Amino acid sequence: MSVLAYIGIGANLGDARATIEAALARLGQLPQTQLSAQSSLFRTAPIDASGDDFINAVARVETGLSAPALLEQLQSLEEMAGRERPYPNAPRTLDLDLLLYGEQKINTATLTVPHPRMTARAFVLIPLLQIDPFISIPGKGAAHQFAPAVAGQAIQKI
Ligand code: PH2
Ligand code: MG
Ligand code: MG
Repeated sequence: MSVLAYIGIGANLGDARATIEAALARLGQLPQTQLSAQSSLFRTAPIDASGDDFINAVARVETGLSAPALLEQLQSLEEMAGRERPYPNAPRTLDLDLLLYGEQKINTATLTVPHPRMTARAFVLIPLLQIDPFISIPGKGAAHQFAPAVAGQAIQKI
């Protein structure tokens, strides 16, 4: 049984563009996992975070991994990219957030899916809608209905 999962990708430290390109390639090489779509890369202004502008993208994978197993793999890719966590929302070499896992709602101590802030952030919503304009977010409905509310956030396709 495989599931479609969506992963938010962000970086604003080091060579963010190269790190994100490498992360996209590595996502497709995870066990039992294929990269089935990737958005463009976007330059975005930091939201509730410090440091340089971010590069953001969203990936869709088809995976046989469970949600916790996928999360563990994402964290190890962050580690491989040299991720450090000196303080909350510090500039980061690579952030990989599990946004959606099939139609599932997950609420555990370590994982909340759908990602709680995904509908309020242009840097997630716009690349997600680029991949799947009609995607629906479990418990929230059509993703595109949230686009007008994030229209004021700076995001530029690169
Ligand atoms: N990630 C955050 C907080 N703020 N802002 C932008 N533009 N892009 C991000 O990826 C981002 C952020 C927490 O992970
Ligand atoms: Mg994040
Ligand atoms: Mg994260």
